[in-house]
Amino acid sequence: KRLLIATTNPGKLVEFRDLLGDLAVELVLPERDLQVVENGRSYAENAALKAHAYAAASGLTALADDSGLEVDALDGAPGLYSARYSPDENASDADRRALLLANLQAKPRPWTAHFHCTLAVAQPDGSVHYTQGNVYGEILPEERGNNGFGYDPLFLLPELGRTMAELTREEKNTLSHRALAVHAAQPYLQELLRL
Ligand code: ITT
Repeated sequence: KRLLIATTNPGKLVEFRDLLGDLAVELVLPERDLQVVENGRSYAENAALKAHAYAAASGLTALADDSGLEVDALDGAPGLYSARYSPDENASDADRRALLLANLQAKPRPWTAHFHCTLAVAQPDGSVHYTQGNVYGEILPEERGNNGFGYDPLFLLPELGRTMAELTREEKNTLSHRALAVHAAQPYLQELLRL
């Protein structure tokens, strides 16, 4: 059996490889970037757009995630637009973190926030299965840690006293929004592999 990981984000890909490593399935990468336009109105719609496009193109079961950081003081921004938070198309993760801090500057702390992930597993016949995961924490005024990707250096896990970027890969994969969504999808994936 083969499972296509429908992402163009290298940080996500590293995590998916670890999270799905125990499944008796060959993980396959897209042959090319289909440049799916993520114009859905929800994480689920965007995850399904990506998973469907790659499942249809490859004839394989395809797994996609749509995820984001929701900051309470910004009414849930950047949220669905986390990857496109800067108007500059060439902005880096670091640029987006700087913009987030600039937008939070005038807001009282703590800057509570959560990461959300909706995972979609799509079949070439068009059926799709969804799971979700959330992890709660707060945004720090300064970056800490070098691991992970995206907004990880700004996201503090209060119980651990460490940011997501100060966790090892293994640690992040026990508690992240993506890990929780993949965990919730395990029974479905196991069943698929039995067929
Ligand atoms: P694909 O659509 O190709 O998978 P993407 O980066 O465009 O890649 P999304 O549309 O789901 O993916 O955007 C999610 C953004 O949310 C991502 O670019 C990060 O900025 C942020 N994000 C999601 N998960 C994260 C995590 O685990 N740690 C830090 N930031 C994360």
